[in-house]
Formats: sequence, C-alpha cells, structure tokens
Amino acid sequence: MIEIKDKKFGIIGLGITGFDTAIFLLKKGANVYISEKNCNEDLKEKIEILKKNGAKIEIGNHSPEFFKKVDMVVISPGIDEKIEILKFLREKGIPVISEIELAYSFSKSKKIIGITGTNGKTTTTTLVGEIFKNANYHYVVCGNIGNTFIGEIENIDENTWIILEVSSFQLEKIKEFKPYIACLLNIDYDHLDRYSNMDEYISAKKRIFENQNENDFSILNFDDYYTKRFLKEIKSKKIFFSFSHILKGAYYKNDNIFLNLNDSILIETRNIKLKGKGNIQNIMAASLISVICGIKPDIIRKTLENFEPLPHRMEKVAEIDGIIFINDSKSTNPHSVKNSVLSIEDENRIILILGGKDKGFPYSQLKRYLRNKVKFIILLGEAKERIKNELKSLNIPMEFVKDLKESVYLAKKVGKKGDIVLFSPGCSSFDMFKNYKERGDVFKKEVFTLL
Ligand code: UMA
Repeated sequence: MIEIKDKKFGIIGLGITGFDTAIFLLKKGANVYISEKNCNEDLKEKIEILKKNGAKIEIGNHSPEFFKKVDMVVISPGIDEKIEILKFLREKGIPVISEIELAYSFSKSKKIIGITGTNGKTTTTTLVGEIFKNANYHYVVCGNIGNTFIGEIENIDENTWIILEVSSFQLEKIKEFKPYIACLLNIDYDHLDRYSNMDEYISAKKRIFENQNENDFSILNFDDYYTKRFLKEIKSKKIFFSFSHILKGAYYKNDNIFLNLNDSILIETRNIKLKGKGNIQNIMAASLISVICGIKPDIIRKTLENFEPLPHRMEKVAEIDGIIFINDSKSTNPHSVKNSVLSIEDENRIILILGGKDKGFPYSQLKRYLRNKVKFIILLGEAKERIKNELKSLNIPMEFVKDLKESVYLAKKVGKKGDIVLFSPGCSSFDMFKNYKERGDVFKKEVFTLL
C-alpha cells in the first residue's frame, strides 16, 4: 500500500480526478499540493473546500518550485505526458502515478473488471453494472464513465465488484494496477492529438493486461485488427467474442448471440433495444464478463431486454416532416462514425453532420463506409477544412456551417421525407463545448426549435 500519512503529495489538474484525489489524500493525513493551469471561475468553490482542509494550491502554472519537495505526484488523465513539469519530475526522480493506481493500492477489493476500448466503453460498463445490479451483487461502477475510482474507495469492501471504465490516459501511469477481468473492446484511431502515432496509443491501451497472470481473464475482440498484434503478450486466460466467426467464447450468428464457455447459452437479439454491430460486440463482452462472474443467463437476458440505449449514442431526437434526427454526440472518432453509419441500413438517405476539435485522425478511412450511404455532409468546428479535403473525392455535396443551429437548419432544408439526419461528429467537442453531453444537448435543443 502506498504510504500516505505525513507524506507530501503533488496533484496536477483540478478537475474531477484532482479534486477527489485531494480529498482522499487529505483525509488520510497527507500534505497536498495541487497545481492547476487554468484560472477558471468554476474552480472557486473547489479551491475554498480544499484550502479549508489544508491543501496548498497553485493556479495558472505548474511550477517546479511548487513541486520541489513532494514525495509523489498523482496526475489527472487529461495531463499530457509531454508537458514540461513532468520532465522536471522525471529528472528529480519523483514518482508520478495515475489516480487509478492510487485507488488500486487502497482498494479493499481486487475484484476489478477493467473495461477499455476506443468505442463502446461506457455502454459496456453501464450494461455490466445493470446485470450485476439485477443479480444482487455488491458492486460499484466508476472510472472514465464520470465518477472516479478514488472517490468510490469508501464504498468498497472485500467483496465488492469494481466495474471500472478505463481510458488509455488513465493506463499511462499505472504500476501495479491489475484487473481480474480486463476487457478490450476494440482499438481504432483516437487521441492522435496526444499520441504521436497509433503504436503509442496501442502501448497505452494494452497496459490493461500488463500485470495480469494466468488466474485472471482477458475478454478480447477476435475481429479487431490491432488487438491481434499483441495477443501473445497477454498472460491471462483469453476469451474471445466475434461478430463474424464461430468460436469458443461469444459469437453472433443469424441475428442471435451465442455464448459457449462451459454451457451453451443463446441470447436472442430481437427484443434488445441496443442495435448495430458495435452494440452487439458490447453485449457479447458484457455477457461474457457476467458469465465468468457466475451470473445466470436469465438475469443477463432480462437485463439486456430492459436496457435502454444511453443518451447521445444513436439517440432518436425527433421526426420532423418525415426526416429523422439522430443525436450521436458521443461519437468522437472516425471508428464510431463508421459504426453509426453502418447501423443504418437505408442507402443514400443519411445527411451526416461531422466535425469538432481536430484530434489528428485520418478521415479518408471513412470514405468506403460513407459511399452509397451518405447523401450530404455538413461540416463544422476546427476539423472541418481537413475533413473536407480528405473526403472530397467521394463527390458527396459538402457544406460548412458555423454552429449547430445552422447545421440543423441546413439539414432540414436539404432533407426529404425518409432521410436521416445523423449528428455523429467523429471529433471531440472541446473546440466549442464543455463536453460531448453539452454538445448533444445543444443539438437536441436546436432540433426541437424546428418542431
Ligand atoms: N489541466 C492542467 N494542466 C494541463 C492540462 C489540464 O492543470 O496540462 C487541468 C484542466 O485545466 C482541468 C483539469 O486539469 O481543470 C482536467 O483534468 P482532466 O482533463 O483529467 O479531467 P477530469 O475532470 O479529471 O476528468 C477525467 C477524465 N477526463 C479525461 O480523460 C480528459 C474524464 O473522462 C473522466 O470521466 C474523469 O476523469 C473521471 O475518471 C472524460 C473523457 O473525455 C469523459 N475521457 C476521454 C474519452 O473518453 O475519450 C479519455
């Protein structure tokens, strides 16, 4: 266990992670030094609480002077490994860990189910949580999904299942963190504004398996191109799911899911509201996790039938004059746009709204999925010029707009009865919004003004 009492801890970033980490460390008797680069009004309340509890706070800068005497530093996931202060800490030999490493060290239970992947993490994590709830298991759901692992520590006893959504950012600075079940849903282009190339991104993702041994489990996507590259390095028991191959594990055939680990279990998908290939993969992964943890098939089936798709993921907003508007604001990379477009069967009926903060993706890979499906593309945000250049050979009409209001208006103008307006931006929201939720809410509000 990491020693805390009377030690000096640095924390970088005062978002959700920094705040929860500081509260935890202060309660445990540490001296806490928090450094936050932005002078944001929203931070005022947090700063007051932390100061009252004895934390030292630096705002506007991460200065070496401030961190000179600390014993260890916990960084927030959004902190880029390449920033200056981290170079200084490395040179000084001051250990830097992520919040999930700190939480792991103090967690009374090590029954951790870590769920990662470029897309589908939140849906799968939520689904596993629902299945565990219906099975009357004692569990917590936390991590990248929104509430921190460290913030849940007091709710965890020796028998708690920890269902943890894990991002590549959080995995970058683990040391001993070891999930009992590690699930990797898929890997595709994402976060290329932070990682220099795909190899760097993959290296971070695969750390979820790093400390596992033969008593642990890994749940893997048999069809995933990048996962295949490092299968040999995984030491835990590998269990696969596949959309296109019959195998031991979970597979999809004739519109149904088959689980064949020890018993043969059939999950009919006709009554399940989660649709599309990506969701079928999420369901297979969540079902395998649940079976490994001893949950009966009936509970899995019932949960799946009652599970509503999460907001901002292929969420039907309204039908106006026969045109359907779909909010898919959670789509923050091209892989997710591809899945969403493929989940719509009709040909040449999609009016696609794309764009947002440029994360450095190649968008040209989308061409073959958009062809014959998309009839019009509306572009907005920081990435719009680049997307236009990379997709122009498709010869699909494209138009720039300045915001979501204009995009919704234009979509309605060019749309005809039977068309589908798909807001699946394929970029993060941070150029114009606080997060994808705010972006999705604005989209919905603008659609409602057309009613
Ligand atoms: N900051 C600095 N210095 C820097 C950079 C940022 O001080 O160099 C400050 C910012 O000004 C801000 C704070 O750090 O005040 C933000 O820290 P953060 O970006 O780590 O955000 P948190 O609020 O701690 O939220 C994080 C995750 N955010 C990111 O990974 C970017 C949340 O995932 C997660 O829900 C939360 O911890 C709880 O675990 C969000 C996310 O976008 C949803 N995740 C990415 C994704 O899903 O694609 C990985």
